[in-house]
Amino acid sequence: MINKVLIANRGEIAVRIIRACREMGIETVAVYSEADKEALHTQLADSAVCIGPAVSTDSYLNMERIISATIASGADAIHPGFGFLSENAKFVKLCEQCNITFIGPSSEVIRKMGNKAEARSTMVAAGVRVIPGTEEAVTELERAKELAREITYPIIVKAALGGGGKGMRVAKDESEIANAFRTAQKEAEMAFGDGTMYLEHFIQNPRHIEFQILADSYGNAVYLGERDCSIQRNHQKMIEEAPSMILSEELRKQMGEEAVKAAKAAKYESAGTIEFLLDHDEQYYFMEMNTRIQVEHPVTEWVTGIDLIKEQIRIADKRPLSYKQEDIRITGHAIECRINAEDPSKNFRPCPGVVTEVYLPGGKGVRIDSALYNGYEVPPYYDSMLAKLIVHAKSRKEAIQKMKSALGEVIIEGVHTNVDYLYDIITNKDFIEGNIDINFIDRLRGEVV
Ligand code: MV4
Repeated sequence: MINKVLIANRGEIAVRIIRACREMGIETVAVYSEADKEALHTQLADSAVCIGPAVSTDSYLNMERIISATIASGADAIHPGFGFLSENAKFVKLCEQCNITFIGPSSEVIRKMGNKAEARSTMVAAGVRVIPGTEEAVTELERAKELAREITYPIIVKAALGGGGKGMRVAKDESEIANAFRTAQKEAEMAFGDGTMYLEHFIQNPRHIEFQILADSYGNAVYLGERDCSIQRNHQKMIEEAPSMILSEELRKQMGEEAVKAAKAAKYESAGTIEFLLDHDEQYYFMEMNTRIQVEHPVTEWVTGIDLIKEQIRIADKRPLSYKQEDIRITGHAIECRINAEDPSKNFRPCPGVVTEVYLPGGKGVRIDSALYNGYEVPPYYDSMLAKLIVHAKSRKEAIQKMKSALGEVIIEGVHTNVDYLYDIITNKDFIEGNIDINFIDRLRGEVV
């Protein structure tokens, strides 16, 4: 039985997890860096342990200190949140060896899905539809050239250990393959210490559609519908919504069942996400699996009524899923905006500093997930997300109206934010009409046609 959870994270997600635990009658232990002595998560948890200096590698990424804090505090489980150690197979292995319940999948699943080439092969073997591409590990340019011709151009070279855009290059035709392969491989060697690559046909202007799944320790798995996360820049999502306005009931069911098939093929346990690219002919392809709770999970919570953090804890506690697929209903429409301390006019440069004034909206159908308060000092060491503003209404149109109204109420002074930029997107004609894909923001900024 899980009685005490250590939260190995900070910011709004740490606060989100503390709240879920408290509602379940579970004690909480926060960990904090020297920069987060006054942070909300440090103050809200039942107890808090300082795990080191501000720099993440010395604190939130320091496995030994986090394991020590867990043992010393008598916590029996760790919730990793997202980022930091959440998808670190070595850390999860350490938890397993120390008899600490990791609230998430096994270290083996994380390792397997973290290797994108291996994940791809696992899905091919299970009959999941993947993007046309290579099954073998590619390390030589000459072999890449041969394979690219078979796949047909344009192609994309990806690092096996990549994800999130690192070690990835597009080649429009054969004249670009040598340069694309060499730069992607060099980047992969630098970032991951491994130059193993794979190739895929490059899908032009797709939508990013991801399916939330829940899987328990007894082989049960369900899908909780999808999120459209196409509104992003530099692989940082800015706005997410559920459901996606372009999926028919039929396509949703087909992709959802494919996502469950993928989760089962991975022997997945916990909350997870299957990412698909959806092209203009409504063809979908498995891209990657995310083995963590995601930033945008609240939109799924709102359209399904299911608390994903509590479900993660129940699953880690070896309880069976309390829902069957036919119990899952999608109701209304939810949109999330990520409010960041950044300056859109300076290429979205992060803007740490003291927040001198905060007013965040509320009311029916408005949710704020945040660790912000008056006088909070945004440290320069971590990512710049200040708050998530989530709205829910009957239809997409009403949800957009509600988001527009809520964004208009936000007051954050002392640091630059992207609030006005988010307002511009929410009121953009193409966004409203649903003409969106992964290049929406680049087009808005005049960087791509
Ligand atoms: C792709 C692709 C087009 N075709 N693969 C981006 C990060 C990594 N998760 C994989 N990515 C992509 N893979 C093929 N075969 C386009 C992207 C991509 C992307 C995907 C989802 C959301 C935003 C993106 C931004 C740029 C590129």
